[in-house]
Amino acid sequence: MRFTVALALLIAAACSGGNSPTQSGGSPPVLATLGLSAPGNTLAIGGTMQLSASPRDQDGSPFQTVVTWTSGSLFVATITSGGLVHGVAEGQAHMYARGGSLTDSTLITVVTGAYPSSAPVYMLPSAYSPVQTDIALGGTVQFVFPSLGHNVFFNATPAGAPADIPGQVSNQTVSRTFNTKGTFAYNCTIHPGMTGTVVVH
Ligand SMILES: [Cu+2]
Repeated sequence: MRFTVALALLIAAACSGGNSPTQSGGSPPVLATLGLSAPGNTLAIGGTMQLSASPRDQDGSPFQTVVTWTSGSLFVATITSGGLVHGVAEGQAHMYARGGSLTDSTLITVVTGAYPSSAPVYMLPSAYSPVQTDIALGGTVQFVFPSLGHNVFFNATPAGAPADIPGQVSNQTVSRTFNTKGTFAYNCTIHPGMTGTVVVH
């Protein structure tokens, strides 16, 4: 605050004295850019990312000013007074840096950090639900067979799918573990067009 007042007086004095400051020489430094930078634009839930600012004057020289940080959506991500962003929930949020009369921002996307290690697949009369299941490497899928019988046959390619669940299976849950990364399609031989995929990440 004192600095700002002093600067204003300096400018006033320079102007009233009739000696207009020139660009080349004695013009006092003023804040021109905040120089916000981020190491990336996506962040996992629970993850952190350090933002930084390097304020500069009209000549590109470092300019000392206080930078404050705020989040445009605290539901998605919070930010500390030091610019450390914390991912809270899936979504997008602008992070704002303010210094002097300037504002700069960067858009952060918060994503789910990890795929589940376990997921169920239910069976409607002639469809798997969900059609696509995403799991982590080494994860297990529980195939939940209802009273109407179904089966699960994995495609021959790619290699690495677990064993098929043959026959006409009903009223039980059968688990399969996926130890190879990839997209594994499967189908029910009883109901043409009943297909699903497991994507192992
Ligand atoms: Cu079926």
